[in-house]
Amino acid sequence: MTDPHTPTREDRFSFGLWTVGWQGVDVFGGAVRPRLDPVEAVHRLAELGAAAVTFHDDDLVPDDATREQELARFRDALAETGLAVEMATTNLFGHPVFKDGGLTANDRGVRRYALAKVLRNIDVAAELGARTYVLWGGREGAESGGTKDVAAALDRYRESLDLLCAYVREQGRDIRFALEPKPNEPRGDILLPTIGHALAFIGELEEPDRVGLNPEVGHEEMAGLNYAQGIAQALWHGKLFHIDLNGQHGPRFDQDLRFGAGNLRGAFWTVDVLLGAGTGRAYDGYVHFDYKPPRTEDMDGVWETARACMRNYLVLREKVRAFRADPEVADALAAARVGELAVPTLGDGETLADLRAETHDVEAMAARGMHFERLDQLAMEHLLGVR
Ligand SMILES: [Mn+2]
Repeated sequence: MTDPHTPTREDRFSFGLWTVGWQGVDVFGGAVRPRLDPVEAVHRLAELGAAAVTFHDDDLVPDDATREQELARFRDALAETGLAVEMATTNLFGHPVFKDGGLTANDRGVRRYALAKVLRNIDVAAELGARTYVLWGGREGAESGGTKDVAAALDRYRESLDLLCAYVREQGRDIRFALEPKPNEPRGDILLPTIGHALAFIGELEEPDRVGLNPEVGHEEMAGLNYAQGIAQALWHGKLFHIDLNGQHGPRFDQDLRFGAGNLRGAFWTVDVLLGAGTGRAYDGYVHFDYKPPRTEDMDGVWETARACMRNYLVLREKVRAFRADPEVADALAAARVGELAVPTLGDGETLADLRAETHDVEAMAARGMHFERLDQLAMEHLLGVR
């Protein structure tokens, strides 16, 4: 019998090269691990059961002198393992030139350099087969109020997105863009800080259908928001183009723990939303992990965290399916009248006058308990493994 928690290609797990390749450089200390060759990352992730990898331009081709040679080695590794490249993104945050942002830097020369850097990597991404291009604007923001004209910055953000959309359309490329919100870190305050801000921004673009979201667990939870509810709304808008799964312990610095660590109950409901278990509206993209193996780990520990991200997703998927298939849960859902919310408030053929003419026993409605705690306890018991 095969272990149901061992990943297969059909599970469509995907990892950023920068995750397992993170050398542990943080605000307080330098590298604790050697550079990981992207070719080795591809082979190790393939052995562990992943289906795809993703990259920033600088993860893959950090040095122009060796660019073609590195790309050729990477292509060979993909061909040997059968791994796909499903998403790519641009590093517009690491180099000192991006200290005030890339696409929204006050310095116009920096903006032009940033846009050219994105275009250049879109060509690489398209050639390697990526269908999603992520924009995380970690440096697009400010530390102080007077230094950034937010309206002008949003004009420039929109200009860049409009130009990028037109570029891939004119090139006939099957690429969609996904914005990744984050409230802060590294900038004091970042533009498009949450799923909601980004959704509203997309509505102002020339080609809104080509732009969606790549929400990250930790980024929403840093803002004290509920990730599962956030991605449920993104799905409702048809905008959940991609996901970044990881773990976070509430509002503090961006922890980037492996998926399942941190807010475990949040992870359970996240998988429930992704499977469309309660709504019938499932996420159909790659299950992508964006996390950082802690600095305490050597390379063996790094591969253990990658394995654990996938395993935790599969365990939670099994728990969610068991929860949704449990007859007692069906009873509890009915008692909580969860399905009744799908019934329109105004019936077919009814008028507002009909609605206003209705008499209500307000005290009786107010006195009626909702039985939500029983349903939540059943979810808890499935998660804790006692059902
Ligand atoms: Mn993060």
